[in-house]
Parts: sequence; structure tokens; C-alpha cells
Amino acid sequence: MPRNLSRVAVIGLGYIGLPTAAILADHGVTTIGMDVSERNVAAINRGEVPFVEPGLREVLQRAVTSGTLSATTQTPEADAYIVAVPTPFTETHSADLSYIEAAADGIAAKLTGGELVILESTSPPGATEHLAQRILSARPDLSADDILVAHCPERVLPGKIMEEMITNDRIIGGLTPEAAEAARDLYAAFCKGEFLLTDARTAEMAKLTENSFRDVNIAFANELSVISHKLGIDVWELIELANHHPRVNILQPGPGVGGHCIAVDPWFIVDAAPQDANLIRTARQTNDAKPEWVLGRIEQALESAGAGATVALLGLAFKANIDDLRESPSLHIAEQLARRAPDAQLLAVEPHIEALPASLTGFGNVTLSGLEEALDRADVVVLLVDHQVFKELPVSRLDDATVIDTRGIWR
Ligand code: SAJ
Repeated sequence: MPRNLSRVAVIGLGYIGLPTAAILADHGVTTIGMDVSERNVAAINRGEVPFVEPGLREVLQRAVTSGTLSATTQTPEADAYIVAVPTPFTETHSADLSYIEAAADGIAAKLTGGELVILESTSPPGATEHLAQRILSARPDLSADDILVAHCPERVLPGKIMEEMITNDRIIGGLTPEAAEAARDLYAAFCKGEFLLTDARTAEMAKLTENSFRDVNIAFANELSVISHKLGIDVWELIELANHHPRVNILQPGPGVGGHCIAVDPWFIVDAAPQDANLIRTARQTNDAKPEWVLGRIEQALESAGAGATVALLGLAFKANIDDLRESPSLHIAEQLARRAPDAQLLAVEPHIEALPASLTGFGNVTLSGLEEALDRADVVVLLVDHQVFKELPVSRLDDATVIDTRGIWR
């Protein structure tokens, strides 16, 4: 089977697909990005990044200007396809594979035989086989031997994607060993990490396992923070002390766990083995319960501050120094507070966005505010995201307000 990988299509130009396409193209590979959003495609072709990711704009502009990267709304013909579409979950916490299926249908129509198809989207066990079957059922003229299919889960950290995409080790799970080797050859164009070849199902589970490990560790920290608050102990000092032990490494508590990875992926394991994934399920529930605990603390502070109090909510993103609001516990807290405390004035401070998110615009008591104005006016200051700009505030700036610091940055 020919291994011509000179023309690569990246399906889905979001937080993972766009950096992948830009880096591939920047390393001289002719890359065509495909996305259903006409607006994003037009922006990308102008060299503009539709979201915040440090370092991406420079690489994208270089690739677009040199002509190695272009974007389109139609699935193009290519030697290799990288699928980086969302895998959301349904209300019952099962994976929704409809975006993967739509990508498979688009790819199926373009295949001539011999192409490599890589699923990068985080997926439940069996999703790569499902993608291959979907393609083959749309193309009865092709057999399983005519396409190479692999799963190569992305594991980059939002905020550090441009660095980690090149330096991280990559797990590559092929439906066949030949598919895994072809995928390795493709990533070798830019990846300096180690290539770890396995089968597709193990690769799917490895990615889910990494994020579940982190979720369980953060749940432990969040449970400790609730216990410590009750016992009058500073949880951040407690964890710092415990982490001096050579075999203890506890993560940090916060207002809850957000983003589209750690807050989602463990559910795919729970869904695959509901009778057995008890610890993983409990960790999810513990982290999901944390925003409600923070809300309780804010409501207590509001009671003391009296009617018509002003609350500064510092940060809406799901974590520091990015603009991503997906599954954000901070945004959830802001929405709930707006609903439950209609007399309070809420000043949301999120330096990485320019307009109030749609889910907050319907409330008359929430405005997007600058940091200085919010601090001048607030009776209660709630630190929700440890953005650098908040860390740099002199603590004396908070003297006149009741402070709820969910990330422990102002101790
Ligand atoms: N968080 C805490 N305490 C901590 C660390 C994180 O409360 O000590 C919270 C964050 O504030 C955030 C959430 O957890 O709300 C997730 O943030 P994160 O930085 O842990 O992870 P993500 O979701 O940005 O990226 C994760 C990473 N996975 C692991 O570190 C195992 C990344 O490498 C993956 O590529 C990414 O998920 C993904 O796409 O799956």
C-alpha cells in the first residue's frame, strides 16, 4: 500500500485541529483544514485565529502566507485525514459520536484506496472501529485492507498547545500495525516526542485514563478543601506540606473542574463499565459538586453584606490565561448567582473576552466589567480563575471587601 502522505486534510479546526494543521503546514506539509463554520474558515484563510492560544497566530500566519495551509468548508481529497472534531456527551453521559460520523461520511466520499485516516478526537472505547465501519459501509467498493485507520489521541494542554504538540510523546493505536506505522510516519513530520505504538482500543482508553487520573486527584484536593474549611485549616498550606513527602503529589483545589476534557472524558469510562467505574464516577460527582459549595459561601457573604451588595466575580474561563468557557465552573457559578441573587449587582471580570457570554446576557444584574472598576465597587470579591493579571494584584487592593479566593492565590 502506498504511503504517500504529502497532502493532509485536518477535519475540524477547533482548539486541537487548528494548531495541528498550522504546525503540520509550518513543517512543509501541504495541509488543508476543513471546518463547517464559514466564518472561521474565512478568518483562518486571512491568518486570524478565532480563539486565544499563545503562539498560534504567528505559526498560522506563516503557514497561510507561505501557501502550505488553506481552509475550506468541504472535505478535500487528501492522502491522510486527521479527524479532530468534538465528542460531547449526551444528557445521560454517553458519548455523542455524531460529529465523528459526519466526518467519516465526508471522508468516505473522497477515498480512492490507500489513504490513512487518524481519529484524534477523544473517544470512548470502540470509536475508531466505529469510524472505520462507518466509512466502509458508505463505500462497499472498498475493503478494510484499502484504508489505514488509527487513533492518536491529542494530549496537549490548552494554553501550552504550541509547545506540547511538538514535544509530547504520542500514543498511536492502529486498527492494524501497518496503520499505526503510517500514522507514526505522519506525526514524525513535526513531533519530537517518543512514539508509543499500540492498538486503537488501548489508545482510546489510555487517553481517558490520563484525564480520569487527573480528575480523581483534583477531586481528592477538592474534598480536602471542603474538609479543611470546616476544620479551620488552610488547604493550600496543607497540600504544600503533604506534597513534601517524596511519594505524595496532590493537585490543587478550585471552584470545580471544567473544560472539554477532564470534565467529560471520565464519563466515557463510566459509560463503558457502569458497574465497575465507582471511584471514577465519585470523583466526577465530587468535582461537579464543588461549584455549589462555592455558591453557598458566596450566598453567606451576601447575607452579611446586606441587600443590593455588589459582587466582583474574577474570571469566567475554565482555567487560567485562556478564553475557553466550555464546561466552566466559574461561568456556572456566575449564572447560578445571577438567578439566585437578583438583588445583587454582579460584575464579571474576564480579561480574555470582549462581550458577556450569551448565557449571562438575559440577567439584568450582570455586567462585564474592568478589573479596577470591579474592585472599586465590590463588597464581595470572588476569585474564580487564577489568571496572571489577578495574581499580580497587590493584596492591599482587596482590603475593603470580603474575599472568597477559590484558588488560593492571595494567601
Ligand atoms: N484544575 C484544578 N486543579 C488542578 C488542576 C486543574 O482544579 O490542580 C482544574 C482547572 O482549573 C480546569 C480543569 O481542572 O477547570 C482542567 O484543567 P487542566 O489544566 O487540568 O486540564 P485541561 O482540561 O486543560 O487539559 C487536560 C490535560 N490532561 C492532563 O493533564 C492529564 C491535557 O494534557 C489534555 O490534552 C486535555 O485535558 C485533553 O484535551 O484531554
